[in-house]
Amino acid sequence: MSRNERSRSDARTVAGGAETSRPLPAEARPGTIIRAYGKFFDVAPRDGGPPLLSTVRGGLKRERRKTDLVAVGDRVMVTDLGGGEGQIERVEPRVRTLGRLARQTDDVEQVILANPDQALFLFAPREPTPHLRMLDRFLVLAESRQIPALIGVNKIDLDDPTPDGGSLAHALFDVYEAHYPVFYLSAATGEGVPALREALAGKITAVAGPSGVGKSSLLNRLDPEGARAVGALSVATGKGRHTTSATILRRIPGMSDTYVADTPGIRSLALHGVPPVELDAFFPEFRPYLGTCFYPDCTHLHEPGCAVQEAVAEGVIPRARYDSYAALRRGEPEE
Ligand SMILES: Nc1nc2c(ncn2[C@@H]2O[C@H](COP(=O)(O)OP(=O)(O)O)[C@@H](O)[C@H]2O)c(=O)[nH]1
Ligand SMILES: [Mg+2]
Ligand SMILES: [Zn+2]
Repeated sequence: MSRNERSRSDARTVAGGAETSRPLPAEARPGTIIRAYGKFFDVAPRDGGPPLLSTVRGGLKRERRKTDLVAVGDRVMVTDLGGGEGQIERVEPRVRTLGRLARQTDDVEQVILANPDQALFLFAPREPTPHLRMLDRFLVLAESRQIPALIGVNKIDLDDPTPDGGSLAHALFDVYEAHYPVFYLSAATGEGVPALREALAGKITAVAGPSGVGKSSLLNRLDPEGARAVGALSVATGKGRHTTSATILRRIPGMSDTYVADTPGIRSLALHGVPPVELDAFFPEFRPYLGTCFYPDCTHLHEPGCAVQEAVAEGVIPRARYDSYAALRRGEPEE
């Protein structure tokens, strides 16, 4: 993928919102797209209240851009038409986009989530066994798109002791605390959930992680009302699976303008658009050493005089993180 293509889905790319030809109706209110159904969108008004099932005003549709016109996460101005319906009058410029080109050859970006403020990567100490290589890959993705990352270690109620009497979860995940907030929690018991809620306040958070770690359980704990609505919809349409394939923002009750979304699509983004030579910059542990190796084009894999490998040998850079870097740099498939 060329640099040009890359920048299109980059954090700094601003898509949309250029449309200004008609004055905004005085009664238009700010809102957030929380769900898309083809031409219809649920818009959550910023000031609370039930979502408005909305269509996009005619003039806006004529604007063709190289991305979805309206996507979940977009901030919009909406007029309330009564009866729970609304009209989207304006789409604000996107601050960030989590998306991908629909096909390698394609020009149109498929938006997984517009305006993610941060990402929460959820893992568990066991059930399923954590593959930290996957977490490291998620973190590179977040770093490369300048999306702040949080790490959630769910199922802390299932935590095992280590031979020295410590905790397995902490043994695996404490290493990340130098650069990322780590939340040890249990969707089952509620432990650690209040601290996580605080970190979500006022933000749009994309949640990703392997199957079975408790993403749905956590979102249901954060948004118990939504749990019922999503469940009811699955039953009504018989398409339960479908409800998790498209992004749905869930507003956390009792918190202003706070949304979480299960974003399974993140996994398919892989490391598209991260050239191997730039990978080292996306490991924050490496940053103090970059540019100080003997060879300016050091890959940090085998060269003598490599400051990164020295830092690993001294135990300053965690070995596990370095091993992930090396595997990703060599393009090794994930186990
Ligand atoms: N013991 C325990 N089980 C959990 C916890 N969170 C989720 N589970 C269970 O783990 C399984 C997978 O959870 P689910 O939310 O469907 O995971 P998802 O695939 O990431 O959405 C279910 O059987 C949940 O009941 C937790 O904190 N502790
Ligand atoms: Mg799930
Ligand atoms: Zn080096």
